[in-house]
Amino acid sequence: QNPVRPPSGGADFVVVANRLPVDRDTSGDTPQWTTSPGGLVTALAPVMRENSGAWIGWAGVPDEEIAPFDVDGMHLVPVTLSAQEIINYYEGFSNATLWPLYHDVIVPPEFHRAWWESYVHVNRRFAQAVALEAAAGATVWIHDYQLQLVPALVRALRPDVSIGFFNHIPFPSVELFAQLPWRAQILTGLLGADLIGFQRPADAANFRRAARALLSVTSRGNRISVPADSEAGTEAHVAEARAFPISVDTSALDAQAREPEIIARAAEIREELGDPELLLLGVDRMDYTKGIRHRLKAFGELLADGLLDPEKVTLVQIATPSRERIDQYQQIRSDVELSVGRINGEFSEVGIQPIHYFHHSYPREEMTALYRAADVLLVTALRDGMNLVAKEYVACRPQEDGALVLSEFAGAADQLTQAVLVNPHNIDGLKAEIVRAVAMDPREQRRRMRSMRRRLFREDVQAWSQSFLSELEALDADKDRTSAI
Ligand code: ADQ
Repeated sequence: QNPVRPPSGGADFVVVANRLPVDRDTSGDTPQWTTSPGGLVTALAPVMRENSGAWIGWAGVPDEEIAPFDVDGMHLVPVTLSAQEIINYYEGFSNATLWPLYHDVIVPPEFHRAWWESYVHVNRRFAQAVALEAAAGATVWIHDYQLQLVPALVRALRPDVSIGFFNHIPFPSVELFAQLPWRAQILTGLLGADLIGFQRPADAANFRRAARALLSVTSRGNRISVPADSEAGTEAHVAEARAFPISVDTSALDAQAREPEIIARAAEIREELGDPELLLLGVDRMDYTKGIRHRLKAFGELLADGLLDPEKVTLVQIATPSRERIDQYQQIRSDVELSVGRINGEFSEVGIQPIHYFHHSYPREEMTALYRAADVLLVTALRDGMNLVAKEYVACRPQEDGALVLSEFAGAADQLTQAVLVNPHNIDGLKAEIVRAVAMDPREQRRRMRSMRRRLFREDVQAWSQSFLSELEALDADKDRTSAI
């Protein structure tokens, strides 16, 4: 590809993600854009508000060319996707090939050449959009597994810009990654970045190992020597791959959890649930990686064993609708609903219902009230890049009470070491740790919660983006010195 000349009046800071951080609301007379929930948006919205930049992504509406527009001080540049590309690039290659492969093959990944071709096509379109939007010498920050080819494509089109990539999901061991028929292309695509960020040090190590093993590149410490590629049109450079654990806007969540309306709503939620002595909470996208089935199994057995009393304990399970056209997601939903129905059928009495299950999205205030209302949060992911829900719960506990049961397979376990850590595959162990969290001495709860909160106030989402972007800047300044390692 031939390099593209920088546009005049382009953006100095460009975020690139599969989705723009908005949804189109067509309920009123004139359609409007509203900011949408989700892990990536929650993490990046505060960053975008502080840096005036452009955000390139799909607007969530198929087959429609939409002109760039501004929302909440963010300049949004839509990339068009056809209905067929949503099937092949998004639901197919991104969510039925890469997602399961990168989450330890919890369900079998599917490999289809037509999906891959669509992925290449769409990644090229995103790279073109970046090339036309970024000012000379701009900083471009590309996000997540849907866009892994974009770094090298942008490098070829715009050698003047500084390129960061952040992978929000795990990076698998090379033994699993090696299954991917297009493994070399994906690694080459990522290595087009100057800085490649991962959630955990183990993910970064897996990536560096895969690059060495499958591309025969050399690395020293976090740095990888990337040779020139005449076919792609890129020069030799050094790429750095290391961990930048993402976080939440701790002080904003803490402040919201202290608002009188939120406190009143939290009390109301408990009352509406029949004033249980103990309220357990689960909040997840409806996804097979989140371990909802394991959690329900453990909860149901604890009721059956008489270790939890349905007259005293209630579980609220919120599962946001997600990727509903993919078979595996229809399967997990029916499994969860069957399990909830069985447990409730067995243990309910008039006026007593052990599980309250909700399959919808909630506004942020309601989520905060739920976190504030819950005595114990259950995060039992089988594999999760980070898990922001765990961090949000801790941030929403200004009274420093409550207990967090957290899977060691979630990235958050690296920072929230004072949580009750569990292996969700071990149902007996999970049951024992839930009982421990429920029965934990309030002083012990407070000691743990205070220590986790202290850490989250230091390591918040602002600190995350600042550390990523300042490292990228430092690498850029260092470029000439480090063209070889
Ligand atoms: P997700 O897999 O979506 O994110 P998570 O990190 O838990 O997982 O983020 C979910 C977000 O959606 C949270 O902010 C949560 O509050 C919100 N949410 C969940 N259910 C909701 C509901 N019913 N209503 C409203 N909001 C809801 C991916 C990776 C994670 C990684 C993030 C960020 O899979 O591992 O932590 O990106 O990098």
